Amino acid sequence: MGTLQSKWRYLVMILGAQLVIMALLSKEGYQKRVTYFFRIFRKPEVPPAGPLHNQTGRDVYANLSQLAKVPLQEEGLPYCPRKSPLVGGPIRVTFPSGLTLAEVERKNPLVVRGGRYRPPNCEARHRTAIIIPHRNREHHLKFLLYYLHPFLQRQQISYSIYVIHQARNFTFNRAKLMNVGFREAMREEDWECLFFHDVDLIPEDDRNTYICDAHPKHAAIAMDKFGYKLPYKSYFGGVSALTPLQYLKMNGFPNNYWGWGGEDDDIGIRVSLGGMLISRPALKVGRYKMIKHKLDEGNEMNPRRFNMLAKTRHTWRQDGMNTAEYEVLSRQYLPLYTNITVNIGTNKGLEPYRAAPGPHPTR
Ligand code: UDH
Ligand code: MN
Repeated sequence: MGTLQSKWRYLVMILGAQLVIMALLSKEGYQKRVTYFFRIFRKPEVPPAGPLHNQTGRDVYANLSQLAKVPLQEEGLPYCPRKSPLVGGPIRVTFPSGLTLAEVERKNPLVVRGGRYRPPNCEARHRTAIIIPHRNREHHLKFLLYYLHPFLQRQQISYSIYVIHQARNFTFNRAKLMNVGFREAMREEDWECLFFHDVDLIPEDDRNTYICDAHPKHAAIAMDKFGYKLPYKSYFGGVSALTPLQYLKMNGFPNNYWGWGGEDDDIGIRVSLGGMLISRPALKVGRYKMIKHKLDEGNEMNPRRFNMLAKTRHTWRQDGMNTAEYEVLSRQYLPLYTNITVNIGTNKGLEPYRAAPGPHPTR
């Protein structure tokens, strides 16, 4: 009798424990809980140096220094393997306070003037230009460069990073800066693929390959600020990738969205107006961390965005790459990127910019 009772007690205890585990796993954050669960059984890892060491994923620079030791061969290089041996999955992303551009330079000895790179010991299968719209976010740019350079090197891609810097303090225009980036990058080289990249989004998985697909690609599908999910089905913001042909098919991006919002949805609509679909990486791969920030001065919400979006079907052929008017003020080949400072004017055209008082932007 006594043994039967204790058998029952054991059974109830086991069932109870199972229930607790199931309840834990089925809740939100399933993956995290599973990893946590299994980590209990593993040996504790030695925390890496730096202020934030509670993150998962590996160091984005791991094993990359080996590349620098390979003697440079100039001719007759074999093609890089289809799957890079350096790609390994999740990347640990933290934002250490003391980071400097000099440190980023030091960690990327194979990056040459203008922020260019090609794999030293094999012929890259892909050539990608990264276009970053920018103003007054040097702090974010430093972190993006710190992560993006080794991230792309892991993927054995030939690449160049272009920062398109809007001069002066008139209202910001993200999409028009992308049009500038497209033309100015294509002027330099016959790029196969262009990645249009917000300055504050850090990719968290190196399997998110920075190459183009058969259709325009929306890469930033799982951002931390949206709970690592797509916020809505047609979302096309943050990071996207198009071949020159795809870009021209939809007449590039709109030039007339001044201030925050709407332009990314307009671009999404253009994709389908151009007769194309949106391609996306897997949710677990297209993950990004956004460096936290407030809405910038000079990039106030555009209250007209919904009215404009309703008209994209009628306006896309008249406004886009074919009508992008701008004036390049300077082109600097810096150690980690090519900086293009540009006057894109205001919603009244280029002239108000020229007439405005104040010092001329640095050339
Ligand atoms: N950008 C600049 N400078 C600016 C404005 C925008 O460089 O002054 C660029 C930059 O690449 C940025 C991108 O444009 O990543 C998009 O702008 P954003 O980062 O402001 O857009 P987001 O969708 O805005 O992230 C969210 C508004 C933040 C409100 C947060 C309140 N909690
Ligand atoms: Mn942002």
